[in-house]
Amino acid sequence: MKVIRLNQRSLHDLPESVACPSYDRSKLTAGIVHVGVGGFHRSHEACYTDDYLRTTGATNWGICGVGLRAADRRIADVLKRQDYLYTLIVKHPDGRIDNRVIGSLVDFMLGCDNPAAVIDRMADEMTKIVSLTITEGGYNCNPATGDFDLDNPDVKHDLKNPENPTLVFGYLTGALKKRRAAGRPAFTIQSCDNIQHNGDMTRKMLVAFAHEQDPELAEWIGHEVSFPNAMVDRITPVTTPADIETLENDVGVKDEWPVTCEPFRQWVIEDTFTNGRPQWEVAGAQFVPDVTPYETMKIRLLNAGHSVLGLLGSIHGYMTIDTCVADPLFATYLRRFMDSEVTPVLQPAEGIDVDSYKDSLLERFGNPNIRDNLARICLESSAKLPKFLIPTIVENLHHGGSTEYSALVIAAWCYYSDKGMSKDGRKLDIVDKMKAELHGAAAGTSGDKLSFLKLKPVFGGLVDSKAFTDQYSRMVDAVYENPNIARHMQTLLFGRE
Ligand code: CS2
Repeated sequence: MKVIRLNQRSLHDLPESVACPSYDRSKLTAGIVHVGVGGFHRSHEACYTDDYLRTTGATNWGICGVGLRAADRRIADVLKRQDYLYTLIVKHPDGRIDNRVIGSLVDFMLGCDNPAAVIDRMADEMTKIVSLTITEGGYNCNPATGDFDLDNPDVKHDLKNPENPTLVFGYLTGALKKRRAAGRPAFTIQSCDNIQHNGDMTRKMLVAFAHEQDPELAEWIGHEVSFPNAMVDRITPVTTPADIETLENDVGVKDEWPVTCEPFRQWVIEDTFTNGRPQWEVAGAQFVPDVTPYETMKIRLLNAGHSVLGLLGSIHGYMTIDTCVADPLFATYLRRFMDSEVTPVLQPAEGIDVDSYKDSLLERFGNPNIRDNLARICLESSAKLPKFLIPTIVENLHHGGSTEYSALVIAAWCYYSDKGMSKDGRKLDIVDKMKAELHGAAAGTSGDKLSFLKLKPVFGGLVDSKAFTDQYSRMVDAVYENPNIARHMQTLLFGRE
């Protein structure tokens, strides 16, 4: 088979089965600057934008990608070599695969190489929106207090070196300062991370940072910048070497870094953009006055559901989400967790049928072609669980609701962080900014059963609830005595054997 290397010149030579941008990319300007061009941005916002550009032929809403760290150099180089084009490989549950080339990215800049250039780009009149996928941990929020963490050494560095920041807040503040000085309208800042009220959170963190640098500017940001809250969704596993090979060998496209994803996607956004926006609704995005019910449902069912399977499944020895839900015990446990612990604390919302949403999650998780690795799910759990799961536990404790299915998950996480292995002794990596703290606290379990739970930046005041600590202690005893996690799941579901 003839193999074609993906770039702008080769677009016309690609096989017909590969859907290519139908619009003239040379006319596109970047109205959006996006920080954090990982797989999720490329399967979600960039894909919605590509659909919008295909449908409308608009020319002012291309995307300029930005990576802030040296670790982003690889994606910068690959995208540059490919004229910012890449293949989105959409894998259906029945084995069907749709390959499409996404054309909405038109540039990429590396902040660590030239921070001033990125700040200038954000400050440019052309930039109307700065969107972010900086992960749950990237917001620099201290979960114990809910405030911006001013003790973070990177924050201290950035406050001292406004021209040479490392974190996104320094970039945004620098750019907004320039816009204000030039009398330009502010851009909208659009968070695309899995955080409840992600826009409000971004506003709070940015204003706190800016306040340290320039209180008047902080006030201007508070008034002039809008931060739409949004729920984002599309399961996007890590690209594997096999994905790259299959695209080359079976389709004839050589793409150094394609992205794979499920067919489902959802984007629900509060329409508070102050400097214009693409009509993403033509691509299926929903604009609503209040995103709260959608985001709570998604984060607490989908993301927490992933963590439930990720932690329990890893100890059991499973590798992927679909193998977990193919096991009736894990599927039943997940459903029970959703029904007994999450659903009772969700607010009912018009037009949303929570039962069918839960059914659809089980189907999506079961897509055998996605093979979403539990390792991806478990990484950075210390930033994820305080957003995905702990609020559910806290609310249930408040109402006297069930927490035992969650407690077993936390006990499994403690075991994982302590031993770093599955029940059969297979090594489990801990990839987490708080790895040392997690491991240290978990390793203290033999002397103090509640040691792990005392990690306040993760669990807040959970350790002060006797109802929870009683349950959790029992689970920790059980898991440490016998790490055969399936047995404990079974006991919770069906009672003692
Ligand atoms: C996952 C998410 O990171 C995680 O733990 O739950 O990446 C999830 O796949 C996406 O939010 C799906 O929209």
